[in-house]
Amino acid sequence: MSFCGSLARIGRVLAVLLLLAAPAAAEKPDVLFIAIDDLNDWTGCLGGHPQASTPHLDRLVSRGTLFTNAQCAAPACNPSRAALMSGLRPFTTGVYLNSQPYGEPLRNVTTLNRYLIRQGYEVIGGGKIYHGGGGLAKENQADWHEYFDRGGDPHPPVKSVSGLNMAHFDWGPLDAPDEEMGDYRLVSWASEQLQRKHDKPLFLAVGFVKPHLPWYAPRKYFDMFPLDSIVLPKVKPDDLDDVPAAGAKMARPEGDHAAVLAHNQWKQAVQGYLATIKFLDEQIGRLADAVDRSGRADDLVIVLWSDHGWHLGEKQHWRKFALWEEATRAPLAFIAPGVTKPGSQCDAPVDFMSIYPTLIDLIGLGIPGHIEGPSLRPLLENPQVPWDRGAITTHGRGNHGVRDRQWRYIRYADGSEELYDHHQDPYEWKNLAGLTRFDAVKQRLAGMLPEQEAEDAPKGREKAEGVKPRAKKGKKTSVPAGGAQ
Ligand SMILES: [Ca+2]
Ligand SMILES: [Ca+2]
Repeated sequence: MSFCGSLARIGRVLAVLLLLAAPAAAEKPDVLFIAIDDLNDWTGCLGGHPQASTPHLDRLVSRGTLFTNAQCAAPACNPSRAALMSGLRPFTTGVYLNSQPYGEPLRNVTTLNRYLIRQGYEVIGGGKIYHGGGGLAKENQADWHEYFDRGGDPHPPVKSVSGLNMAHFDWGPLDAPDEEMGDYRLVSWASEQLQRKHDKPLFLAVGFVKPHLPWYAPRKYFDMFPLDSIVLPKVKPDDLDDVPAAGAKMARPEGDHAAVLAHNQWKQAVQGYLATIKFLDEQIGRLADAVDRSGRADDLVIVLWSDHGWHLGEKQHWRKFALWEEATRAPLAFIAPGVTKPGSQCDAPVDFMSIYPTLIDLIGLGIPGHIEGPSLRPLLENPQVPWDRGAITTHGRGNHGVRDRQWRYIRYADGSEELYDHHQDPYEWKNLAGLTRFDAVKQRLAGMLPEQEAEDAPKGREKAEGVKPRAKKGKKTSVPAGGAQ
């Protein structure tokens, strides 16, 4: 036998020995990681709006445990996602805002992707998981074995359907079939991944971009919510009168809200959000069907989350970027066969720093030491188990909200405060922070806030949230078309 032949044989033997010595990665459950962009509590299961219709999402989360008081770590795409994917809070990394790229601050952090890759998972994703670059910024290309660019969405023939002329702050029906939507292609790709055999345990991340602005969806979804039937959110006209200046600045009533009123577009906007959510729900239904067809459902761990909430005129505010319930509360559900019980709901206050450790706990791996949130496994096993933690949201350095079962406490960088009693005031209309009889409550909640906060991470060249240029359809690339979503 030649020298080369011997080497090849030794190589084969070594490969077999290595295989035998490898941890039993193949026994680890597959994971379906479902991210949604900008979906607040306007779902059937969370009941945030009487007309919200999400039967597919409701049915999917009813296979496991839905958290009804889940709060984002930051009410903006980039910091929320950077925090929940890294296990480190905004005030630890300095990534507080959309304008602060996460690449450098997380360079040496064992993110969820990196940890699973090291543990022998096949880590693949599509759509929007991290912020920017269509979900795959150049900073984290090595963190995926494969990434699917869902491409862009169709645009109506006119630049601004609403007449507001405020870039992607717009809504209206599309004369296009579902198949032309990026999230439709995303589900088609994910379905193929679920049907395909994988040699390693699978981590499949599916990042829906809708219901992010613009609220353009096929016309049939708009027709389901006739304009004259639209119910506006419950608001108190003088709600901002007892909000400190720092909070009113976040609300910015002279901006979006004034424009919506001036163009008489409030109902149209609500219709647009409801229609876009309905389109999203159809895609979630297609994904759930693909799970069932794959034969994997019995040992597939599923987590579903949206990166933060959304205001549609409450406190004269639109979008996220604030510390009130509408901006911070979002869907979160885990489905873990053998752990969660179908139809469970948990009303304990939790935040998204728990997504990473809970997932790792559920698939039977050790939780990395740097992770800042607790695993929610005890609550998945028993939703009534005592839980005295608060859920913390940070928006910009020094501004925080804390939520427990009863209260929301907000403290801004200048020391001004808000306090709301959700038992009496679910819409957060009456700020109680000035009443001395609540000092002890405020003190207890303030005690959960950080004493040290990281300096701001460097700003990048983030554009204002804009319409993503229309990319080629359904193309698999390592570098997808750019555009800040
Ligand atoms: Ca978002
Ligand atoms: Ca108020």
